[in-house]
Amino acid sequence: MSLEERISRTIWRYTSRDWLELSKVDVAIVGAGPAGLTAAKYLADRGFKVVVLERRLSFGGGIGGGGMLLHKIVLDRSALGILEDFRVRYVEDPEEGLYVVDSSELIAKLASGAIDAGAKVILGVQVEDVIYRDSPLRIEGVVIQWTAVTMSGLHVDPLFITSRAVVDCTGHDAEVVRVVSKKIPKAGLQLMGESSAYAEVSEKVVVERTGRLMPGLYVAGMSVAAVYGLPRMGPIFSAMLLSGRRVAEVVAEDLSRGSS
Ligand code: 48F
Repeated sequence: MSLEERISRTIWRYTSRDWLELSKVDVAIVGAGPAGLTAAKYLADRGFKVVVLERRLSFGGGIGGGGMLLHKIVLDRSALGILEDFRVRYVEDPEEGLYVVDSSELIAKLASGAIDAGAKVILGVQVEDVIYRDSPLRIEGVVIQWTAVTMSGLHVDPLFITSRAVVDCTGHDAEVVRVVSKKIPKAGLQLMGESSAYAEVSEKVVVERTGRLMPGLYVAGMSVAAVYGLPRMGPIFSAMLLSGRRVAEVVAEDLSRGSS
């Protein structure tokens, strides 16, 4: 058998094995930004089967852009425990009372923390819709498509991942909640759209409002601001990590009680 043939056979075989495993998971997290990767680690740590679906071919969402392309991210004291869980190195700026990390290190370590905990991260796949069931109304998974197919504009039917919980970590556009609000009106979800910058308030309320929106559907990170009309906070990332950890706690509690 030629090397070319063996390369292809190996990739087909192992990809199929993964996708067969992923046709049913405990938690489907949409978006591999800071909130999604943090949620993935803390859920996988608890033994849940977790997939993170990311439309781009890279991790990190808005982390890589830093603040206006500058390669530092700041956080406050509240997120230090999470940085330590992921072994992200930080320095304290005593003048401003903030903690500073390199954006590249934060991306790499959040991703490897999630993967090492057992979450599967799939790149280049976009969530374009959800699976739902009536009586009682609940979200039961996601509808997925290759990002390349979506970009091409070709008419190609998608495939599905069923899950006990779906977490919208898609950032400023809250894409999963947007779809549900449009296509399942009886869910009664409304997207208020995020408000202008007010970092101190935003850092607090985004974490407070993180959680379940309806049976089977949860929201974390900047999607929370988009759903509830909360202010943005710019390149301070404590709330993204805390929101990711918070949603993991809420989902884990619901799944353990059998009431997601
Ligand atoms: O935007 P993103 O980083 O969201 P986040 O985790 O963090 C927000 C911060 O980066 C920053 C901020 C806070 O300081 O204001 O903006 O809430 O990551 C969202 C990820 O989701 C992917 C997208 O490519 C990005 O990597 N994504 C968005 N829509 C979809 C998606 C989709 N429909 N399917 C798959 N991935």
